[in-house]
Amino acid sequence: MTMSKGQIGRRLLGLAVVGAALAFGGAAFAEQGQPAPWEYKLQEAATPVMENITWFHNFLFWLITIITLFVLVLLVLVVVKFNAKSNPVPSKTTHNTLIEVAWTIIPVLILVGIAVPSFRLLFQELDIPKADLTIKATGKQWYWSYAYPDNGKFEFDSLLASDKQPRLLGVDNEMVVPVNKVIRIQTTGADVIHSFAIPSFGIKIDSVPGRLNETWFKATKVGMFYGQCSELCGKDHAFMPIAVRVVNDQEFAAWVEGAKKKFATAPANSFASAGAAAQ
Ligand SMILES: [Cu+2]
Repeated sequence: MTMSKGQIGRRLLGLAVVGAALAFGGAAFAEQGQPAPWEYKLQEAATPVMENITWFHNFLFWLITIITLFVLVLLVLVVVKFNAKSNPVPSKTTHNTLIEVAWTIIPVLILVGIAVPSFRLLFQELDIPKADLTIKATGKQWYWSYAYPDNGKFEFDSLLASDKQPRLLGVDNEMVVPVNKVIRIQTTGADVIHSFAIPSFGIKIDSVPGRLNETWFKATKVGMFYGQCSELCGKDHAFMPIAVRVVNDQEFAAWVEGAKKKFATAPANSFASAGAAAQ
């Protein structure tokens, strides 16, 4: 089937309208702390690190777009101006020092421009500030256990709750943290390698048996934030979500008091249930 110029034009216009609708209507689909239908962007940032990741992502996106369009323009120029018909007698030029220096120096400068914010972001992620609270997250087949050594040393298991929303992200016992506090996450694996990841916090770190890995976040918004195990860890890899409830200081203190009683015997239980779950 051949299309007339008018038809092609109308199709391109249709595509552009859909693209624009997605770009401007996208915010309507966004939901805090969890994925949303038709989402094509990063989840909304809830920590300074994720804000910087989002900035860096957008910065690279526009940089790549400009470079790609520039190369496209050059290619079109070559095709149109220098094909055999419009340019029957080609130039014999083989070198142009100025252009060669320019196409070496300019890409180097662009790469330096990428490297500076990239390294700044890496240092921010890896250089853990003085922590207000440490939580140990242990990945198990197939759920997470959270220990609060700073708040009375209780530990509890967090399992997928199939009756809870959002689907496949809701859990029975959420990890609870205070807002605007530096939370250090120490993570390890009890059986195989898992990965502790929360997109809106901008964290993802492997939970490796026999190792203690560290990362951190400072949630600046209250609410529910969800993540998932992000390392293929076995048959129920997709069913061990991470749910974090960010609350104010008073609510956190009240939760700690309740959790101390509720999970008083948790460490022994969690060890037994780890064995049972692995059967
Ligand atoms: Cu896992």
